[in-house]
Amino acid sequence: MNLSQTPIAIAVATTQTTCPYCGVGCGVSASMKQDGSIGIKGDELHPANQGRLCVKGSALGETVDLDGRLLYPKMRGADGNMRRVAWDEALDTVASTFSAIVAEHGPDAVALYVSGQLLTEDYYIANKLMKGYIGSANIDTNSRLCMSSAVAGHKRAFGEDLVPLAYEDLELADMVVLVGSNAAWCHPILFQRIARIKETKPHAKLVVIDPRRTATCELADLHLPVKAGTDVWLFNGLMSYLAHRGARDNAFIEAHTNGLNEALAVADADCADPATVARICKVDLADLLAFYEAFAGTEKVVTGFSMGVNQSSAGTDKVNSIINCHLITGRIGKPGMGPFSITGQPNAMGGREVGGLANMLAAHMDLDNAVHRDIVQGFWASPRIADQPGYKAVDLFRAIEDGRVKAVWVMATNPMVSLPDADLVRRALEKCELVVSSDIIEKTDTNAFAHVLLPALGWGEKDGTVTNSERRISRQRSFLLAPGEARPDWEIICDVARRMGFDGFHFDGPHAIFDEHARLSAHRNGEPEAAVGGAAKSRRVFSLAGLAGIGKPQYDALQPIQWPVQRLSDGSVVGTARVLEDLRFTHADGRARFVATVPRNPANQTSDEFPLVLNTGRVRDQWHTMTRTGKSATLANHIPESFIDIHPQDALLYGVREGGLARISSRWGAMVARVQHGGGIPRGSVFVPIHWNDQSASDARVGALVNPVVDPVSGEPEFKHTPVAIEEFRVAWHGFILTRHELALDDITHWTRVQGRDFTRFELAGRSNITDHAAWARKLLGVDDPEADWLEYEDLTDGTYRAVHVVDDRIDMCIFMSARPDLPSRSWLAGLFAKQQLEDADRVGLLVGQPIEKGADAGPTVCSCFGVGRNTICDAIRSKGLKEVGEVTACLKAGGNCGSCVPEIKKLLVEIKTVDAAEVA
Ligand SMILES: Nc1nc2c(c(=O)[nH]1)N[C@H]1C(S)=C(S)[C@@H](COP(=O)(O)OP(=O)(O)OC[C@H]3O[C@@H](n4cnc5c(=O)[nH]c(N)nc54)[C@H](O)[C@@H]3O)O[C@H]1N2
Ligand SMILES: Nc1nc2c(c(=O)[nH]1)N[C@H]1C(S)=C(S)[C@@H](COP(=O)(O)OP(=O)(O)OC[C@H]3O[C@@H](n4cnc5c(=O)[nH]c(N)nc54)[C@H](O)[C@@H]3O)O[C@H]1N2
Ligand code: SF4
Ligand SMILES: [Mo]
Repeated sequence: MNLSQTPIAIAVATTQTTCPYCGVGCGVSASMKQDGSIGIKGDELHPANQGRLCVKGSALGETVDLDGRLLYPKMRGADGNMRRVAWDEALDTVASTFSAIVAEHGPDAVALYVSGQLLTEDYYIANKLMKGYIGSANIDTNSRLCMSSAVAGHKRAFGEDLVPLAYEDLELADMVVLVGSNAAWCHPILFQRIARIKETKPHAKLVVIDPRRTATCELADLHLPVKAGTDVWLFNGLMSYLAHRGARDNAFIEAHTNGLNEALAVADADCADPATVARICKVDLADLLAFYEAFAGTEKVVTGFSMGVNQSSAGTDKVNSIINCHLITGRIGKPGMGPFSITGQPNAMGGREVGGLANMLAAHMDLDNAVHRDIVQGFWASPRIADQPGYKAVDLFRAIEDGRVKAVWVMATNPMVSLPDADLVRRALEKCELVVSSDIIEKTDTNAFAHVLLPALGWGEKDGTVTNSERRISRQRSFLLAPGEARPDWEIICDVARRMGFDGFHFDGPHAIFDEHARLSAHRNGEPEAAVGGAAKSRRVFSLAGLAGIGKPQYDALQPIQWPVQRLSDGSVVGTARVLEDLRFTHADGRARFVATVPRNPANQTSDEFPLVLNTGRVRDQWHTMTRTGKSATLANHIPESFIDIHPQDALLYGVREGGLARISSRWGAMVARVQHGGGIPRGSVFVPIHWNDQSASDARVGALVNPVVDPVSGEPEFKHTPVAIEEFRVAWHGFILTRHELALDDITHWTRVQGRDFTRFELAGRSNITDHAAWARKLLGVDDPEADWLEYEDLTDGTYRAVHVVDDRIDMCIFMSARPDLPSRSWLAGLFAKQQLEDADRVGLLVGQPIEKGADAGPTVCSCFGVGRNTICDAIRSKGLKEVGEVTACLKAGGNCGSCVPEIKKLLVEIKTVDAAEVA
């Protein structure tokens, strides 16, 4: 961190806030330490995490520095370069261009593309501006890419987007099923709550349904490696099994549901025979039956689902096929059971509450319901109200590309990286008359195409609320001063709205917006049917009635609370752990719906040309497009580079080698990354992480390959299933650099930038044959002084070259090259960068290309909290005969803090046991 760019704390006292990453929504206690660094701890009083944080949350202090921050408004000049401008100029440009385009082409010619990482207050204002004042529903959000299938599934089944249960139901359950969720890496604190159930209830079962054997499977009792895209067959099969094996709850079905016969007929048609289902889903029949039997025989079951379910061209049906199984058994609205959509982003839920999707209205009301439109417009007293759905994310960028939408304002999302067919996004943004981006970071793949950049306050600086997966609203509170000229997102939107001539955008703080949001949720909620005409319902479960009228002091003191929120007659404000306990669903007749889900395959199938299925997702220590987590050296250590995980037999078949580079391509685009095995991938598919982009690597943006196919109901893209081809990416040499300085890498074929603690690391590979290594390396590293302390070794026979630049006995930079990707350990070299002075043994090691002392190479990091490497753990397991994760923790601390690496340690214990047993045999 550059000291001149250190953030400034508002107060030394500890601030209670909420983690800005995943939907678990952990409470964080943040404080400024004596040395100026930021202290981050889990908030022991927060019900979501009770003091725990995963490794991303723990590393928050490393990500709030001002390096790379967008601190001033900027506009693109005629020469194509960005220049700093005054806020007035930027805001006037946005407002006047939006107004002019609306005047000439109508309200549907402009759009907002927002994010589940906005606070509820920001989101509320953006939605109000677009739907109530500009008068178009062209506001969509990256939650379209994430939760929209769950939203659509909930609405079809319950009549409203409701997550029935609370986290404590996981602890009350006797069986947890995780479908398409790698919770061990993506929702670590929630996963730890699940893992701990087994300590108190040894009979409790964890079943994981995922084509890959992920870290989540390490703690599972049963893993069903379902063929990608076949979940509906699996759950239709389960429904049929439950129906005909005496597991149905007829009283519940009679009293509270509709549509069983149609849904069951569809399930029975293709899926009544478990052997057929097992064949289609490519799972072992005995395992499938074990799952069906356990589900049938266990009353308290929670079925958690995430992106392996939602991100599919059959995503909404997958969701409903799961819910059907809970409805037929009546397992909903009671402790320890229910379908559980695990949300991705910190405010995925808040965005849904304010109606941030292009087909919704605010406060859980529907765009296509005239009564709802009347309620919202009346409450806002707004000049108009959108009455047609706007473009959903993928269609929105198509509409930009073909000129139907002429101005777009992107907030808190990076579509150049995260949308499918991401090169279409590039073409769209290149053509668009006005691209505005509100972000906290200046250089992103999307910002490269913006005409106006608006600096937003980031986590730690901004103030507002977020809602987690269990409907719990928590405050994000500021503890850092606003840097530069950055401003809160809500304020920026209000400013533009006022400049467009709209009333209704005067707020003296986020509390006032939250109050309006709370009042709208209660407005005409549940008024008698007669008042709204016949069957049109106005009742919504979503209500913040108990918080209506909230003032600044109460808002500032607001403790985490689950909606619906009521105020009791004694004046106390209470939340609700579980909804649907009264079994009154939001459909007009008060009943839940079974939805007939006809199974179908993913939209695009493999072919001779594209024989493998590309599956994409997350790694443990990075967050999305890495604009924040990419700054942390702690987080970079776990997985420093993008990779293509492939089965060893497929690697042989397609001629790619572990550790080498490969290029994968689809009909839409291509990328290059390093080949690896060991990610538990089945044959016929590859897995690539979503995080790397044009800022962090030369050509690792996987979004460019993903097919832009969407679910017909939700519009959510099929991110988990694109046919691709793989081939070796031939290079003449591999290498890496560790340096304390910046580098220009324009001429290098392939590179990845990795944040180190006292240095930057570049992984490199090149096509050009380098004849004079020394001259080339000196030029690249900028060391032209012939007197420089420059150690060097070259072996022309195998293309090995290494050079080290030492300044005042400290290592300043080093470069290692080889014809093959068999380069020395980076963790050992990182250790040398931490030393104030190199020892003689270090210098010898540098020349030989490996550490001289035993134990000096910890290997790749497994435990990020304590920086414990793989080699260290394996050595201890072997030398001390360790058998349990607890013993490893006692010995090395690894796994003892956040616990995110426990599944990996467990895997190492098993691997070593297997290898040693094989050697003995
Ligand atoms: N470390 C980390 N955590 C995160 C995030 C992050 O960027 N990094 N992002 C957050 C966000 S926004 C989200 S949405 C969540 C996502 O959280 P998850 O959904 O848990 O994560 P993913 O890795 O996207 O995908 C989950 C799994 O779906 C599996 N899958 C693929 N196809 C199928 C299929 O057809 N059927 C089934 N059953 N499974 C399939 C994949 O193999 C993968 O293991 O994570 C949140 N948490
Ligand atoms: N291939 C593939 N693609 C995927 C997925 C997948 O599984 N596979 N998953 C999809 C899913 S589930 C999601 S959620 C998306 C996520 O994808 P994105 O939303 O595109 O990813 P982020 O990196 O989170 O982008 C957030 C941006 O907001 C900025 N930012 C951070 N804080 C603030 C703030 O307070 N205000 C403002 N204005 N800006 C801020 C960050 O710097 C960053 O540029 O990716 C989707 N794309
Ligand atoms: S599990 Fe980790 S990333 Fe998610 S909210 Fe908690 S600390 Fe943050
Ligand atoms: Mo997400």
